[in-house]
Amino acid sequence: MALYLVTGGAGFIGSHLVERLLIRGESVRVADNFSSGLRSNIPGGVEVVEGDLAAPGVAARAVVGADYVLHMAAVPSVPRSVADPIGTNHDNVDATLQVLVAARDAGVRRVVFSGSSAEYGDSPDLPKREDMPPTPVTPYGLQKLIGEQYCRMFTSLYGLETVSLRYFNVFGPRQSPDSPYSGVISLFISALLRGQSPTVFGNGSQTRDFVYVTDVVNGVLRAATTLGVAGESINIATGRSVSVLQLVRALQQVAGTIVEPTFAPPRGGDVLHSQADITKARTLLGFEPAVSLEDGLRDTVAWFKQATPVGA
Ligand code: UD2
Repeated sequence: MALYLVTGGAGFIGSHLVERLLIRGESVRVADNFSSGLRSNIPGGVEVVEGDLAAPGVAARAVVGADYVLHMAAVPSVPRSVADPIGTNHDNVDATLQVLVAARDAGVRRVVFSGSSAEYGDSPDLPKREDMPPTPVTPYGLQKLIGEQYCRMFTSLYGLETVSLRYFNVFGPRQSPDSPYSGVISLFISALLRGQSPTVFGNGSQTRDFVYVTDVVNGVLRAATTLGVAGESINIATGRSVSVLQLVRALQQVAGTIVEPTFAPPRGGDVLHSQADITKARTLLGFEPAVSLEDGLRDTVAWFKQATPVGA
């Protein structure tokens, strides 16, 4: 039995990781500042270190005795980084550096870093392969690239094992629709279930590679323990993409509604198309996405229905 520190363990992806680790019988500690994560997402009995990981001493406290650090804590929003580059740099870069230093000093076996497809920027080449030159076009993309480069440097310079995963568009239960910066699927489901019109930015032809959260959890856990992958950056996605309009249609079907979308001007910093090549994840990690978009949307809509009281 190993001790896993899940930073951001009260958040969307982090809480799914905590749940799976507990089912596997591992020991789990969560570090979270509860800026967006919810205490109710953390199962009872799990040790929690509360605080800002970028503040001196917090990361050191959190990593004590940990075998693996799954660094999920972040402000994972492209538009929010455009609106607040300094605040998001604090949470996405300063906190990551503190976690890496603490993990190095504590003799952690491996750190898994949460990178992003936003690191690729808006180059027209598709699908995105890890060996393509990253050209981020937003503070968020750059912050994730810096975190990833710090990870690789800590591996070569200090011998701390790190693996960076570039998540594409993750969705599933517990993704919060409560902020204008929330993920598109959570916003669309929340609108449709209230009988409100979802807002499509631009003409809806932009495409994304939507990956279900339990598949991401599989990728993270494989990245934590697979031998011989330290220092690597690996896409975690499905390798397929759909347009935002196709997504609206699929959700209308699943939710059983005919509410039509409203169109608004394109969002600043948005990339047009995003789709991953997942050959590297398959080859190095044995990763294979198991949940189709339709099944994932069905489960996510079902979760939103039970989480949202009728009439709310
Ligand atoms: C997602 C991730 C981000 C990063 C990035 C990598 C989320 C919340 N963010 O950013 O962390 O990994 O992928 O590329 O998952 N849209 C609408 N209407 C809405 C909201 C969004 O049309 O109400 C569009 C938006 O213009 C974009 C697409 O949907 O074209 C996806 O937007 P998003 O905010 O869900 O995710 P993205 O790709 O900016």
